[in-house]
Amino acid sequence: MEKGLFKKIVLSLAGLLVGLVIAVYLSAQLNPEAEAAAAFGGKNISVDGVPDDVVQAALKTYVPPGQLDEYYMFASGGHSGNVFVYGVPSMRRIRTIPVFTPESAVGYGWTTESKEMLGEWSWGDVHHPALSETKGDYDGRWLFVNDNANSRAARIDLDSFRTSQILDIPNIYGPHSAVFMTPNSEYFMLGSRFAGPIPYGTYSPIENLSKDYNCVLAAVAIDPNNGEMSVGWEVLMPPWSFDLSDAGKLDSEGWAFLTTYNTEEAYELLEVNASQREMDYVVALNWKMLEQAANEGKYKIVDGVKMIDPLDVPGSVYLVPAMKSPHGVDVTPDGKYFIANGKVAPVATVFSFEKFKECIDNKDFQGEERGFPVVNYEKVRVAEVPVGLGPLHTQFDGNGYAYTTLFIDSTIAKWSLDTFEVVDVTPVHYCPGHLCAAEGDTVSPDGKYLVSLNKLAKDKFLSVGPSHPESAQLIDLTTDKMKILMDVPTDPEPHFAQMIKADKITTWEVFEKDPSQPGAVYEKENARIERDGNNVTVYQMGFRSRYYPDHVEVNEGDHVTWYLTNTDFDEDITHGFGICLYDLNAEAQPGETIKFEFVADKAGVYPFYCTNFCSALHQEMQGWFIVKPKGL
Ligand code: CUK
Ligand code: CUA
Repeated sequence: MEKGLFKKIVLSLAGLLVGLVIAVYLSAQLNPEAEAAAAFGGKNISVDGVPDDVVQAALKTYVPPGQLDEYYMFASGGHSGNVFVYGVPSMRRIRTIPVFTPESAVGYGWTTESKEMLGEWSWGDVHHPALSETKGDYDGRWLFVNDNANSRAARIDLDSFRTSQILDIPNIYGPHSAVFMTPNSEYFMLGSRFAGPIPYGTYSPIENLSKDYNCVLAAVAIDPNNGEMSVGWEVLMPPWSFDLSDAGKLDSEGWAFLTTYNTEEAYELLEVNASQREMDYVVALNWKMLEQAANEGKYKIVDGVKMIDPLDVPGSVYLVPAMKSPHGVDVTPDGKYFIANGKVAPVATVFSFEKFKECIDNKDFQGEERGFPVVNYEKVRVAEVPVGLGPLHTQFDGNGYAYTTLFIDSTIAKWSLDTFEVVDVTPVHYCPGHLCAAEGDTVSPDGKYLVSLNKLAKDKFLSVGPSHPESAQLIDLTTDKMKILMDVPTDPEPHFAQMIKADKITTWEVFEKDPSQPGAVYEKENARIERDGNNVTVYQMGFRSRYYPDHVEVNEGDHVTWYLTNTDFDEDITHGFGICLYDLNAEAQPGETIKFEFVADKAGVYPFYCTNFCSALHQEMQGWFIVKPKGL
């Protein structure tokens, strides 16, 4: 073939190819539905030997290189004390955020700041994350979580994805019904799981449970400017256990709804004795009224906190009968209904907030218990939806449907908030506890995705021995029938998660230069070591690929305060810092100054090095910490 002709053919073929790629790209831009499919060149693909629904599920979860997930999902890490961040729909785990437990990957628990936050505790049990809200919608500013074990709450700032504050909550044993957010993040609330004598450390024999033990509801106030948490006030409650609760919204704004179990007040063999009564309660609290009582001084101080006895504030607490040991309670997006999930009873009971208010106005009570009026069940309940066995939690899609997990059935039931009929059921694997819908706890859920957070994974993943992971399953809500798209393993334990549209969160790329911050050093001329008696302060900086200074000599027994500033302001250039054989490890993000303190109690020579691969000369980023023995 003639050389010129060959060239022409090659060029026009190349042109065709470029045109095709552009066409596929443009069609993907015009039709976001087809975005994932476009990566394969078209929507209705069939692959030999692969069922069509599997191909479609793969397309719906595939996020091609260069593209990003549509949602963040923040999942509790249970007794790991962490929060896990997933991208949805890919279900890739993007990040672990340490909260209540040290995490050497980022030096959390070694730096002075994180050490002080963790205090004396070595672990925590994160159950329920809650995103901050404005007008009932997630606003992408903060994430709050509870510690069911050591009675704490924490704030994670979503500009840095870091734990920024940990708050001790007095007077609550196992703040399990938490955290749930009021619609404008005025408060998040926590209710006790375990009854106990308050304050902590008080002795009373277990037989005195009914008399001396209490549960408590705490309202933690959130500073709207910076998210700073402080205990606003607490409410003294009977020794009944609370499960995950919810705040009223729109129509029911100003109220909080808590489910109880063990209104029997049993203290032994709870498995049997806490399920004696046919009915327990949803406790409805008018938090605006209680807030006012706190402002008016109607409280006692218990362990430094304003403790309100609700019997001193008539009209602030009512009991709504609910079937046998209910589990979670959930408020519908419009705030019109609150739903008690039966757990032992095979129903989700739907209560009308309007009817509840009518009962209060007409004093339509069927009795009272512990001084609280019990509203008339028949009047307030609008439906008992036969969802199946073991209903635990409910979420919403914004299209008029509710989704309830059935722990015993290993299913999720979809049911109508209009007809209160079950319209679809899907098996999940296995034993779901919570579930998480896209923007599912807001006044305007997105539908689209639902994640089932399952307690057992059994045969779902390659075996790793007797300890199995738990599992999460992504479910497509865009079709009439729920469809499982994919399974991913989760580590202990996905109690609850919240899913937020990714574009609502704006993160920092690097830390800003701030010469006013203590210990910060931005020029190598200022890097130095200062001594004041037995106190040595190191002002060190690190950048690709060395530390200034890279020799630090102290005397055995010195108290060392060490500042390290990462002066690489480029995105993703982290410098780590570990001192060999000194059990010391930290990490400084671009622009960040970290601080750690320790006593140089071992003499000798100890290399230190950058633990985070940062450049071609990362191996050279090292130095020596030299401790001169006493008496030398
Ligand atoms: S509780 Cu209901 S399944 Cu801790 Cu949220 Cu786990
Ligand atoms: Cu700095 Cu590796």
